[in-house]
Amino acid sequence: MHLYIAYKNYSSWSLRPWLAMKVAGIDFEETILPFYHSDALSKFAQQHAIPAAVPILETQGDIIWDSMAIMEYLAEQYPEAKLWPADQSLRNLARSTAAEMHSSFLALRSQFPMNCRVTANVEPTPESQLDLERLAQIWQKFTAFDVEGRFLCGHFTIVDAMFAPVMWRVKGYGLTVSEEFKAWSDAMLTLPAMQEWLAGAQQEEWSIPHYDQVAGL
Ligand SMILES: N[C@@H](CCC(=O)N[C@@H](CS)C(=O)NCC(=O)O)C(=O)O
Repeated sequence: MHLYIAYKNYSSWSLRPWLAMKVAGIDFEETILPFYHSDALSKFAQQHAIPAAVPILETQGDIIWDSMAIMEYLAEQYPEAKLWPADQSLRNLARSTAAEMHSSFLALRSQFPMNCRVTANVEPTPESQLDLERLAQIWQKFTAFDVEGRFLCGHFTIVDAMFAPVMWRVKGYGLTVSEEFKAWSDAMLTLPAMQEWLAGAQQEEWSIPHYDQVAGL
């Protein structure tokens, strides 16, 4: 199984399935396609007639693109990893909010590109502030389930992977969501896989100036 990703520092969509696979203990090879610095991703996409975007998973002779499609495949193939929670209502909430992350939060995502290396204080726009308030509301919904464990569904699931880049955004740009969100962020940071991703981001020599400028670099 081969996962194609991009810059560990900046590629939020890459982080999601990469983290899910690491936490689930799924063995895979990875290749970084730095699309601002090389045409390898566009060539790969042309060859397979898929969008020139990462993440892409190559498995059992198939190509799967888009983070949600990859993570649904993983949940199906590795049931023992429990990548969705067993409880139906909790799974409904986890699926809905993972899908909401995939399709929404446009203001937050565009104002604050994921940039794991930065530590800054940037004021959110009113639109981004609404997204932060929506996050707090989502965290309250999970808290209401009162499950044991530090992740949204107790143990780590796809919904944690889906929100992992939001954790870097909130942390990196000095944003505030809620106490519940902070506790979850602390748990996410203790994952060896998150630390491995961060170390990878810190070692990368590529930089993307228009993203770094957001943090005043
Ligand atoms: N909806 C896609 C989004 C994928 C995406 O936009 N990936 C970005 C990197 S984070 C990309 O590959 N961009 C290529 C480019 O801008 O040329 C998913 O969930 O995988």
